[in-house]
Amino acid sequence: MSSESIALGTVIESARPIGERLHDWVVTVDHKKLGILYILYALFFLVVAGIEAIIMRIQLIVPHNHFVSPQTFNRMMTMHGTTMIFFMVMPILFGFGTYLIPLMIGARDMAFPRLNAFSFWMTAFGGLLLYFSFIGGNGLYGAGTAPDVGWWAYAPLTSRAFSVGHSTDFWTLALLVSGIGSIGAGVNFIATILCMRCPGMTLGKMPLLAWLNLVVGGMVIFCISPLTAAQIMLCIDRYLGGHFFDTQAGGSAVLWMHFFWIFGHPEVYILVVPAFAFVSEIVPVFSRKPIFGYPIMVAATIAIGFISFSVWAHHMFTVGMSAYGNSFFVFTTVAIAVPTGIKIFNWLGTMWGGKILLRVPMLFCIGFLFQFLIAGLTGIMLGTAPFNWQLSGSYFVVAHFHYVIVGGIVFALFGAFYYWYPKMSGRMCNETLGKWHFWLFLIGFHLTFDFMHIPGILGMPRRIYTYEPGRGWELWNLIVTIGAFFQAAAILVFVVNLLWSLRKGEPAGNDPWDAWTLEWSTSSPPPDYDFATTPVVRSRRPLWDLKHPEDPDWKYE
Ligand code: HEM
Ligand SMILES: [Cu+2]
Repeated sequence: MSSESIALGTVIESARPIGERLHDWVVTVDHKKLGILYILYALFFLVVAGIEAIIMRIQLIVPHNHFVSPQTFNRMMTMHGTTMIFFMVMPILFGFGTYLIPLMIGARDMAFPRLNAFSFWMTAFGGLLLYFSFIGGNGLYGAGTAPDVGWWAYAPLTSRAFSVGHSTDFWTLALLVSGIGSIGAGVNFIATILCMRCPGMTLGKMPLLAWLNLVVGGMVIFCISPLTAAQIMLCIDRYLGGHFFDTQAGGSAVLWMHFFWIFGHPEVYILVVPAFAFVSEIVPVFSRKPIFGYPIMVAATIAIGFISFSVWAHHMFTVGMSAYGNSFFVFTTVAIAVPTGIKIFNWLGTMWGGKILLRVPMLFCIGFLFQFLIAGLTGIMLGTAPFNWQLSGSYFVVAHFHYVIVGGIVFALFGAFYYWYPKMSGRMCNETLGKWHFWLFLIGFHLTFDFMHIPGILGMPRRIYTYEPGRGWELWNLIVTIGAFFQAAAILVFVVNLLWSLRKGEPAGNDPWDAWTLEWSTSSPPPDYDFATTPVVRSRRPLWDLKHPEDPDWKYE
């Protein structure tokens, strides 16, 4: 599609009354529009939860600070963690999956377009309900009655005795509502990937992004359900006189932890596996080599999908489980490092001997590779019970999971943005601004989360709103907070780049990266119907075959 037709399309589109255009987006069942709605929604909450993180870091920049009250800090911490996980990373990954899967498997839409719309709006309402808590309820301690029990909402903190207002109810109901949306998205991913592939695209020929989202779809269905069940039990405890989590009345506070983490650990893989998918699609294109070990990558993903449901109590090494219990969860935790390690090996194998193009998407993927490896190593350390007993509940743990989430997932996400933005918008992102974003974020990330490990090792607990001077934590907290501001500046550059490029970016054309998967065979942005004729594929790189008929891949597969 030429720049003229993009411009013409935009002119025709912009000639229509704004109300009509808004209506289109509100009632749409088109996977591309819904994908973009998920992504925009999540970007909004990235900024909101980022501001909550900055507020916490300003409070902790020096000992004995009074920037916010202890109550407000608890609310910032709870809202930051809950928002980032449920209303930023999950929707943004669902957004990319919803946008890309039909295009990459040669389908015209998801299997259930209306369920797709329903899933998005349930997620959206869940987030709105959570943030309504800031203005709803009794507003006893400022910030309304936003949840303040941490993103784990451990019992008995969530009981009526300790959580008098409605803060916990906003947390529970918001996640119950968005959970329905997530399960709907999971069902749609599975049905679309198994039933909507174009002729010739057997399971062994589909892009890795489709395989990894198939596994994610299954994990979502199995891990959101226990959380939903536990939240319903919590509502019964709080309003119908139940005692599920009430240790005084025959219930068990540890029972909540088991429910939460049988959800919580697979949840972090639901967040990281789509990031693996982004890296598995981007690294080959910018190494000019097909992915190394496709079948092993698929097998490793399936293994991660299963093993991730057997490690949950490594979050509970300090609750007093038996030595057998601890040893079992140490074993499974170390075991999950094997398929993850295989993936890192295969990405390096793909780059090995390749012609590496250091464009912005690839820079973010290289950042991902390096940081995810480090995050994995501190994960193995924390997965070893005796080490965990020393550092559980400390800032070392906060540094570890941010290393995984920000250093891994968010870096891969930014790579995905720069890689697929041309397909979604029809224009290239500005490369110079992209490189500023990358370097500012890289420096900010390492200042924040490398140095966050040190006060953790020196005994600084997590979730404290202030601390005593003279414990050797001051310098590190100062550096950590400066790093957080670097990250904020980087995100600002990123948002400016997205908005500027939308109007002024270079027209992208169909296939700006000379890539090999089907989404690049359509125009940018793709037409409403995606494909004029249903594609027929014969290998894992259908566009390579089209562009290199003299040496097609199907000869070797
Ligand atoms: C981008 C920069 C980020 C900064 C500077 C940051 C900073 C923080 C800080 C200061 C805390 C509180 C730690 C404590 O006092 O215990 C925290 C907690 C947390 N953060 Fe972040 N964060 C960032 C990004 C993220 C992202 C992207 C996610 C997830 C997708 C995330 C998830 C969490 C979670 C789950 C908690 C735990 C909350 C709790 O203890 O209940 N953060 N973060
Ligand atoms: Cu875990």
